[in-house]
Amino acid sequence: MVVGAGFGGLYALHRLRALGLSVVGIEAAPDVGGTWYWNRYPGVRCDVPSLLYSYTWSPELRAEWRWSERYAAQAEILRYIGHAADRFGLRQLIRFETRVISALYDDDAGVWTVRTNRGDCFRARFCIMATGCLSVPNTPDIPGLADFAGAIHHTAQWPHEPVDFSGKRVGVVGTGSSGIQAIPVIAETARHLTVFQRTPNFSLPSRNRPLTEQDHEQFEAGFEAYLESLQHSDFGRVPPTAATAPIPARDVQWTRYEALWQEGGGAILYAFPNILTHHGVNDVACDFVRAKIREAVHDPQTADDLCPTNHPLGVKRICVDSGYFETFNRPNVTLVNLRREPIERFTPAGVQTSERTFELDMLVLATGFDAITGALLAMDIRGRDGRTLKEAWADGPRTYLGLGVAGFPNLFTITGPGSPSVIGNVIANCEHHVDWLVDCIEHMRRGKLQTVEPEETAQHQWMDHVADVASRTLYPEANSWYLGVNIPGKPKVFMPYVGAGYRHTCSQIAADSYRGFRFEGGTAERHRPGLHRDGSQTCEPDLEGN
Ligand code: NA7
Repeated sequence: MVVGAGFGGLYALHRLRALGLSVVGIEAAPDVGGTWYWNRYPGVRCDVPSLLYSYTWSPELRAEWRWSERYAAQAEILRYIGHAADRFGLRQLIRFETRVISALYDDDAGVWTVRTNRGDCFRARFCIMATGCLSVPNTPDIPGLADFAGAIHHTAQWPHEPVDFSGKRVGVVGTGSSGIQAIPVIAETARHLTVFQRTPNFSLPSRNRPLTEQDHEQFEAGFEAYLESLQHSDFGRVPPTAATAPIPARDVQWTRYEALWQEGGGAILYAFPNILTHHGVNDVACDFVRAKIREAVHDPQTADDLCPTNHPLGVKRICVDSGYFETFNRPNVTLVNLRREPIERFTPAGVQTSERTFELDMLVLATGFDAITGALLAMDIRGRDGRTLKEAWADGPRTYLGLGVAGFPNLFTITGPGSPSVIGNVIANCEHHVDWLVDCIEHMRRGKLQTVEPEETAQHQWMDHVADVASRTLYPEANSWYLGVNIPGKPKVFMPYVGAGYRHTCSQIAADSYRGFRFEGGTAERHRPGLHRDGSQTCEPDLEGN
């Protein structure tokens, strides 16, 4: 059973079917794409270069697909995912418009019983949770929101039909990546755009442009080296040299940042090994970006309000934009600093802050996600002895390598908490997890092993390590969704693994007989592994096996 048909889920279906297993995918949306299916707001594009934000596992797919832009827009990414699904015959494995509501582990049979909102019931030996890190939208509980008389659109649940802003007074709440991408595009046609900003964010220019034949040729020529680099790349993570690297002089840093700023994209994050660990370095990077904001924005008060001051650069996911700061020079755009005048309530006519009333025809909520754990905890997942995942994660998520959870046998999480998950290139992270778990399942088949799950001790040590690595960086200094603090009541735990050498660690553990994982065997014959679907509420034992 593979839950989710985004990049991770589709690749898992492809690989698991190739193993000869019977496989089914469950997807809530009517089509493939995961987060790229739902996030179709104006201006939405990837913040990783398209040539890198692609599957690496199929030379055929690579040869026949041509990205048009350096940073692909959502529609093109969705076409790519759809093409991959068709190319490899994956759609027929997936039940669309179906949501998993529960997955219960049967200790005696050693299988998962998975039920959906359509009343389907499946018995599966393995559950692969490819439910995505940014798939549960966060709608803040602001008083009066339901009273607003105009249309309300969340960026992560954007309508399929075009939204017309012309002649309208539009309000945008939220200035994370989604807001920063949408605002310049909405401003082009809205009569007036009011941006309600609680926290200013660091954003770097994408310098997006069409890709040339030369770009494609260069990428192809370097492809093997790129693949090799993925094995030990620590993109967005903290390299081992961070602790001992010298602090570069301010003018050296400034020159480097200027070059990277002109190049565009998020490369400033990797300019120096200690940029994410040392205030002495990060502060200069912050000064540099703030100077750029002041250069771009004409009104000094607006520029001041747009300058981030309460967190280091890069410890919230860096934004990559197309003309964001310049948008505030337009006469039809107003910035409202919610730190100075918080929203008191929404009214039928618009927004009431502590100082003013704003009349609006339309509201755009760019307020983010219940990230990384939201989709997992939205299902009723029960492992050994009926213990729920919610109970197991009451104080924050706990996994081994972000791949499995103690007490939840044969359940794998793709880009789960405790793995690099959303740090760096998520497709590369998804591919790595799928490859790893497929190897693990093959290992189990060879050894006639029935179940695999992390040992409590190994999980404990890994989570200590995840927390320890984060504590030696500047990451915990921002109130980010990496820490879960954007969701009221969510435990404050730094969820991604930002240490170096993650892939190497996973490979070593596998080579060392899956050190830290506990296997149970000898029951494979009795339980007839495989997948069985039963339209009724009562699931019969699997009869097909594999
Ligand atoms: P983010 O990055 O979580 O941004 C959400 C924004 O919404 C952020 O500016 C929040 O301010 C703001 N927000 C949230 N709740 C409120 C309330 N109640 N009032 C005012 N403002 C609020 O989500 P995105 O969708 O932009 O991006 C998520 C990821 O998707 C991104 O990092 C990329 O990887 C792709 P805050 O900062 O919490 O003060």
